[in-house]
Amino acid sequence: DYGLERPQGYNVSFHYNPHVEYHHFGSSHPMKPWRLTLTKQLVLSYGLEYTMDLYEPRPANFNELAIFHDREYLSYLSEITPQNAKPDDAQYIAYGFGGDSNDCPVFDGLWNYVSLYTGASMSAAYNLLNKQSDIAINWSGGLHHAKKNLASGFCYVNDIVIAIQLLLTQHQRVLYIDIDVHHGDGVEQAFESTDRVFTLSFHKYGIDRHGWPFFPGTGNIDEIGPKDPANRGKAHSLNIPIDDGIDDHQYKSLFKTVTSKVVEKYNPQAIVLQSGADSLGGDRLGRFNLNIKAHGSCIETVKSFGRPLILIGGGGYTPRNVARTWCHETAVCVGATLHDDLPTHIPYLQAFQGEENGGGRLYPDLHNTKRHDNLNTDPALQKLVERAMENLRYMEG
Ligand code: TV7
Ligand code: CA
Ligand code: ZN
Repeated sequence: DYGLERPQGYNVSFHYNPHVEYHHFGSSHPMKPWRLTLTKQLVLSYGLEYTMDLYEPRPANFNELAIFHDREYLSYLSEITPQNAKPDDAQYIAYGFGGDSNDCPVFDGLWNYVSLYTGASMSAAYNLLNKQSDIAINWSGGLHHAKKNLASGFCYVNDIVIAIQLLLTQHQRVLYIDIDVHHGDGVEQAFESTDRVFTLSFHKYGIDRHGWPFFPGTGNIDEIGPKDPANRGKAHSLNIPIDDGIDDHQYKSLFKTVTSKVVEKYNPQAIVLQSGADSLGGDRLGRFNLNIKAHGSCIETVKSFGRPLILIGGGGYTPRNVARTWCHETAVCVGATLHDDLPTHIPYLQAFQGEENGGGRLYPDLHNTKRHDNLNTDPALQKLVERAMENLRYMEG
């Protein structure tokens, strides 16, 4: 008895190749692929594997990545290693590997890594296309900053763009929703000239006390795509810029109001939801104050629209909370309720023990771990919703 209750009948598939876990960006780098090991262990410990179809997808190949990326960029990416990298090389810098922040390091097995997470997103897309799944999950994907010839913000290949391209072979309109704390700039840019993809991102936006914009610095409320009426992509992007410390109640209501309106107006035939877990309270890079169930309520809201759905990972820099959130959201997809006491037989149990609060539990109060005051007032959020609704009126059809 896993304490699993499962009243609803959605066909859910889980796309995951465990080889992705073994890649390291470098010891001090915040992106930790082993958070996926923790996620998988939690999912298995609650017995959720019996409620879904499990797939171990093959890595994507060069030609598949070239659906979106430039071949010259991919050739470089496929050949570069820590041994042969020349940091002064013009291509190295032009393709986004340089810079003093070291956001996109060249590490061992880089090509393998990008092929694995993209292969899983493609596998998820194929499952929707051949109607094997209502909801297809890939927690290893969601690398939304990558551009066609540029690595950016821990992202080298944009698996989301490639999955959406596959969906477009059968679906006329695809909605992309992004709840990662960072702006989904790569996906927005890739589809800026088409009305067949609508992109909606919720994110932290603003300048810190040292004058640095929060990465990537784009996605203000006025950014709704090309202004030229002749451009088909006009008004097919919506951005919801949010300040530090937003709480559960505010975020849930903002998300539900805006997303419902977009679905009503755009009437998508499929939805891709990037569920970056760096919007949780206590995230190492994030600034929001969300609890796991509030983050998960966004998945419930999107599920309730009843459209074919790809659910994809993204950021998330406090690994134990990333695993908790994505385990909870897997349960939301299959319609299961999980008990708060973590199963006692999980490997890596110690990762979830010995926290100030939350030790041994699935749903710790992350609000207590906050380091960010709430700078979002209700009237300001009300204004934001009004601006968003106004922006939607520019969309035709
Ligand atoms: C999807 N924030 C990705 C989010 C990508 C965020 C950034 C880091 C960071 C990198 C490290 C590191 C870090 C503790 C944090 C603009 C700069 C910064 C000035 C010259 N520790 C996702 C990317 C973001 C790398 N980048 O959306 C190695 O934090 O802010 C920046 C970039 C470059 C210019 N400089 C300021 O969640 C997956 N990087 C430790 C080691
Ligand atoms: Ca976002
Ligand atoms: Zn992020």
